[in-house]
Amino acid sequence: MSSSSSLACGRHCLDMSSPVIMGVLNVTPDSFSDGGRFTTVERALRQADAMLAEGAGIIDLGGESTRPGAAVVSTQEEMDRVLPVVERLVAEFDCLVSLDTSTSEVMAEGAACGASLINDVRSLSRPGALEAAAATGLPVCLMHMRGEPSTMQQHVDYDVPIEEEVARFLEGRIATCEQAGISRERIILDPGFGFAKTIEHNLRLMNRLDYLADFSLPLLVGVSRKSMIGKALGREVTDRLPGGLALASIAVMKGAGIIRTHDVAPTVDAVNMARAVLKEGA
Ligand code: 7PJ
Repeated sequence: MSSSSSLACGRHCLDMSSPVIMGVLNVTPDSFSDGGRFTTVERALRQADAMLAEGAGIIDLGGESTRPGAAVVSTQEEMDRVLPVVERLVAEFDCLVSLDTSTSEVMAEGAACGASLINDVRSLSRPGALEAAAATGLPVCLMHMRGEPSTMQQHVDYDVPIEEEVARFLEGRIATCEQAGISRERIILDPGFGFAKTIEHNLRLMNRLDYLADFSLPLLVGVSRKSMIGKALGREVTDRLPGGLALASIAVMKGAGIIRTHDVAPTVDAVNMARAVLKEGA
């Protein structure tokens, strides 16, 4: 975990002295009509309100699905989905909003609307993303992946053990960020569970999460409902909560500072339980 126990996030200061829950808020509507969009915004706000009440410290707002096979979203469409929700979240809840985006325009405009963090599964690799993220002054989460979400499962043949691959990749992205003016104090790391990884990779990475502690940067872990749980337990996506809670607890025991989840209330309890055990040994 970071040596510092707080993270400057725009006008917010994120207390990292105990694990933070990041609630997932997807605004990827099926209907592109204005009627559909209005409903989506209202529904998103209700969902965010519930997650905040349950103890989420961050709302991770995404307008582009990164699941394998998901449709490509235009920049304009992503902006139209995300920006009105950022504005309303900031105005109504003044909460810490994370932008789950790889698009430079969404980073810039989202930050201007009051977002507090940039979470890019492509680690600022798209054209203009590095510069746009740097200019916001906000923290960025860098995540390990290879290829694109649509093709990433074709890139799972690594020459080195997965934890080394992840560490090398993140080291490279940190250096690139620093050259672009994003200082280490603004960087969060994520091993990218489920992104260009086999089930064996995912299990090994979880077991060796402390390998990434050498960076002394905050670690974010997202395992909620993911296929590694499905594969390990033989569970459909609707039945992965117990497996996800076990993984969230393990992640915290191994140093994760931020847990990204769809299921905030049970994850808060799981993480606080792990935290109570950790504190006993501190
Ligand atoms: C992650 C993410 C993750 C970070 C998604 C899903 C896929 N961002 N966005 N880490 N996963 N930082 O939730 O199943 O693991 S989208």
